Amino acid sequence: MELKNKEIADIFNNIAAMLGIDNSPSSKFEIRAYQRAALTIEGLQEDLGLIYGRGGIDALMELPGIGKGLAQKIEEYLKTGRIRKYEEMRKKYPIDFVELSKIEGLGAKKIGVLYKRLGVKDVETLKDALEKHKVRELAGFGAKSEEVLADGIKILESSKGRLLLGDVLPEAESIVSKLAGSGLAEGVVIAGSIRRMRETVGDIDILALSKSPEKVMDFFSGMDEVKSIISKGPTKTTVWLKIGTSCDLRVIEPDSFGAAIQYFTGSKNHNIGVRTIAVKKGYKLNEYGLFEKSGRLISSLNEETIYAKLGMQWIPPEMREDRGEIKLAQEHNIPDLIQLKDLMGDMHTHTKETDGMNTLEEMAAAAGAAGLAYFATTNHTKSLRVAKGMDEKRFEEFFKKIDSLNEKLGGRPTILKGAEVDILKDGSLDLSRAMLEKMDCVVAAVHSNFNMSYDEMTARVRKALDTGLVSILAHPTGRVINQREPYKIDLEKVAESAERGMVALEINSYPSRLDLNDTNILSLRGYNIMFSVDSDGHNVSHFGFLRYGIGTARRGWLTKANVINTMPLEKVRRFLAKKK
Ligand code: DGT
Ligand code: CA
Ligand code: CA
Repeated sequence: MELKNKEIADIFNNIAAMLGIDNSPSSKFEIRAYQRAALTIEGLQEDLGLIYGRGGIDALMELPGIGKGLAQKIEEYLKTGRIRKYEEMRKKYPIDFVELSKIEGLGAKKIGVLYKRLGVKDVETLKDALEKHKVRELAGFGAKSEEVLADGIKILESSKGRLLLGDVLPEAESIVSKLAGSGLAEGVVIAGSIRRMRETVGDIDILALSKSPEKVMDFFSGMDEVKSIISKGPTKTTVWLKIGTSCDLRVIEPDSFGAAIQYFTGSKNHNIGVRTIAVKKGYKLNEYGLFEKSGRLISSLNEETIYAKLGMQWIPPEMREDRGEIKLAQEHNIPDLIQLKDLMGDMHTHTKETDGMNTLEEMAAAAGAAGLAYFATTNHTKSLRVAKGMDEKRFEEFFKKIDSLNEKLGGRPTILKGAEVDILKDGSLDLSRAMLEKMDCVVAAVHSNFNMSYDEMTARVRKALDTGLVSILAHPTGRVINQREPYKIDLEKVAESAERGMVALEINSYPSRLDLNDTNILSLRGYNIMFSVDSDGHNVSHFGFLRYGIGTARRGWLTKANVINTMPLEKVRRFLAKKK
């Protein structure tokens, strides 16, 4: 949804919620009017600003459920960035809608009820009400919703300050290229958690070499991206960025580059492990180099020699989490990790026919430009109404389109026919067996009824995999980073079914999903299963997400041989065909 549309829809929902607190009989009609208008706006494909620009108030009034009064409020917001009625009501009801709405399971309406009945106005007062078990007594809430809300608060609090890798890495890269392009610094590199491809990032760490550190720091702190300067010095400067995180720039001596990048890449626990080995050998390791006790320098120029002098193989940054990689490096058994260039295809993408933004033709061109030899188009199925899910008939028609486009493209790239079929509550699949059997690639996923017990959810997913119709289980835990906990599911049991039925488990590359994540993957090392690194792309730029999935796969120690979409087309077809 367009940003402005979302803001206005939120405001309308909030106004409706506050009118509900008053509960005068006359407000009933008004409440419904605001809610309906919000619903209309949420479903709009087009930006309200554009509609207004084209035809003014009249064009707004043509939208379903938007009368003159509401159209005027939209106009007011577009012109002034505020709605007076909303601000007046906010004075009467000081509710922190923005913060409370971030909690999973809380919409405007429920927030209104919580305020009216319990005086909840922000996260603190909600926590208090939950601890006193007052929430479960309200109509429309129960003991279960107390649990859900408490979990939601935990996620909200633990995510504070950590942004998604997918939001931060592009920003860090742009800063690096500007620094390098300034002519004031050389060897500008990203360190810290970003270099390790952690799914969320606390702050950006950049290292640079420079002969004029003061000038670099002036340039850095004056960049457009910077909101304010936290501290400034010639060797280290920290700024707060507009995107909502801080960035450390360290200028280091050329002689100690290897030691510095090793030190500032971390992780802290990995560094502690490596330093312990140095100490055992009678050495000293810090950000300036590896030294003998006497102080004589052994190595500092590059990471490879530092690890080598310690009797270790170089360790890929994604593995540096103190999860056994140090021992592997000592035994010279570091796996040859999968790389982005190994990916030949993408098994999970969407088009305009459901909730994607681009046409099949556009997606095909983008897949080709991303260097992929093939991709599966996997639109949603009928039960997922919010995404305009397709029934058998629509798939039939869509597949004709694929045939003719494939003919035209001549395999550059090849489009595979697929679906992201819903795993319904009872574990059955949301399309007929006959239809699914016609497809090249069936991706199955849970999109509803997340709140099942551990056993129920596990049985539900296993039942779907055991049909023999599924090629890939998409985003197997359902978590959304900083928003939704994984559903309760026994991944080991799921892996048993996947192993037996040759179903690949997905590593979904969408920055807010990254599902399976690194720890999930590592926990399944004992199973003979394959993975699929997919973009879940909803527009042409989303093929660019694949690098985050690859980062996650590398953090899970996977090689090319573990991932189905590194196979050439004919081989992957054989893998997919085996389940029929
Ligand atoms: P983040 O920013 O929370 O996503 O995670 P990192 O790993 O980027 O952590 P950060 O920015 O605090 O520090 C960057 C690296 O610098 C870290 O991975 C290891 C190194 N480092 C920082 N402080 C210490 C420390 O007190 N001891 C050790 N051994 N290393 C440190
Ligand atoms: Ca950091
Ligand atoms: Ca830092």
